[in-house]
Amino acid sequence: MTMRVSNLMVLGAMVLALGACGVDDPPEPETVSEPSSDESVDEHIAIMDVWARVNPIPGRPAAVYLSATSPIDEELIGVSTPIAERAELHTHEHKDGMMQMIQVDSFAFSPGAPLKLQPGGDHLMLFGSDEGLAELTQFPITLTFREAGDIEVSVTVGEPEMQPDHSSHSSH
Ligand SMILES: [Cu+2]
Repeated sequence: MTMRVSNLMVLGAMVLALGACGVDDPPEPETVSEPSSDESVDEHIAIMDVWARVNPIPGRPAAVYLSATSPIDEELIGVSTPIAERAELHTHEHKDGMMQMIQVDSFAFSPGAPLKLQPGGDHLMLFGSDEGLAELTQFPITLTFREAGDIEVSVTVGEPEMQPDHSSHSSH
């Protein structure tokens, strides 16, 4: 299952088409000398394979996994969903031979190192989730990125049928 967030690509294509009507306008190369904070970059973020492992016992935490790519250095800095009271970014840490879950402030990723949240590693954790979450097939979640801002995606409940086509790339 693939979900791509692409809001402004159509608009960009229209601008290009209109520009083609101009008489003598040489296409100006983008000369952005200073970073502008309202520049939209979210059309380039791709968020894929968003799924949740849900505990059948109501009220127990649920974990959300996903993959994301970005053409620029990015950071996932927050998460929220209407179906849970609290959502946190978690990672696993080995300590004294034990695997511990700890909360972190952000997950950094980059063009060369996509974000991969998966079982046994980094993940999102939902606390105080609605009763009946296990009966849902999908629910919305809002991801907050440092550069791209808020992006809402749909979470599929239950493990997707993943092909282990990249099984040789262990993160450990
Ligand atoms: Cu956790």
